[in-house]
Amino acid sequence: MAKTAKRRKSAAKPKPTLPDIGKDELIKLYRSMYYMRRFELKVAEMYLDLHIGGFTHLYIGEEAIAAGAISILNKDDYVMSNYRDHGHYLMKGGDPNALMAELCGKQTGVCKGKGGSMHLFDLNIGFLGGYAIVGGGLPIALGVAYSNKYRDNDRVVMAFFGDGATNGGSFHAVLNMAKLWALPLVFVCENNLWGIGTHISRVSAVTDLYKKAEGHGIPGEMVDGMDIFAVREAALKAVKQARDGKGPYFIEARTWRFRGHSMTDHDKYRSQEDKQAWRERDPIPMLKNQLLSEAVMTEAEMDKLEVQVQESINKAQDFALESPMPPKEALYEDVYA
Ligand SMILES: Cc1ncc(C[n+]2csc(CCOP(=O)(O)OP(=O)(O)O)c2C)c(N)n1
Repeated sequence: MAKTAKRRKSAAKPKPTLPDIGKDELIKLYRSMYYMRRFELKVAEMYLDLHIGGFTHLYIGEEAIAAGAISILNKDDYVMSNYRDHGHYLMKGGDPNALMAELCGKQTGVCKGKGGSMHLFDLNIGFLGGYAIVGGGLPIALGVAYSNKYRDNDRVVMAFFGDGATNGGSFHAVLNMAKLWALPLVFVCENNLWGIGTHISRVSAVTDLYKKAEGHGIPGEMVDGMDIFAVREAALKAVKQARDGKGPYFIEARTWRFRGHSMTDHDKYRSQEDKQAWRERDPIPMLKNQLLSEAVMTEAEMDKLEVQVQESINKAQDFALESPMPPKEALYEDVYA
């Protein structure tokens, strides 16, 4: 009797299954997240070896958001990022060699070594930056979305920002105009609950951040940012609405950065319990286990994929280390006066 009851209980809670989006897409999504993770682990190593200087903010823990949301964009759509931008850049089709070189301040970098971690920019892939100012990219994203609408070119802008940005004035000005003009703009708030060492509850009167968008008449939703498929689903809906001329959409993805705010932050302010609880929801091993247990990939295929990713990242490291520093004359190039 007890056994039957137990069996019934487990039958009522089926294990989540993978969505029906095809084997290739599932593997691509896993590879993207794994690539971002391994790339940034290499960045951390290079930083500690003093090859990278200045502020460097890692995206480790939040990869399911970039992978889920950016994977559904077209090549000619735009992504606006903030200072935690390595993952967004890679997902939009950025060159890992040029990224590593940029982080090392080399001439072969994305911005010829003059931008660094927080100021990546590459219009060829529709990557609009890289901004050090919290919320600083949002008015620019608005302008690009306006230009898309004006030119009637069918392109969407997807703007990423942290929870901290939603307390600033420009955030609200941008939401207001985006709605008023029905612009093709998708807001993706990566709510990792902390702005450096300050918990969201100490700085925001409203902590369900998608509700701030409701105040501007913008539809939105909260999704689990550790669930790549939940993010992807929301992004599909958001982008369709934006592309159909129905205006902006707001996605709040709840997430957690696994590291300190930046490479120099020792992260003493968050509790071990919280850190542990979120680590257990790491989207990368979660998807890996699902791909293996649902026989989408064999162990051997998984090993091969992971080795190939690491080889590509090692190549980026070699490329960056072997690249020259910009010449002195470069100081006078690309200067607006
Ligand atoms: C306008 C502005 N104010 C303050 C800062 C300093 N600052 C840098 S990062 C940061 C925290 C932002 O947190 P959040 O937007 O939640 O993003 P996260 O770092 O968590 O990804 C602050 C206050 C800044 N760069 N720009």
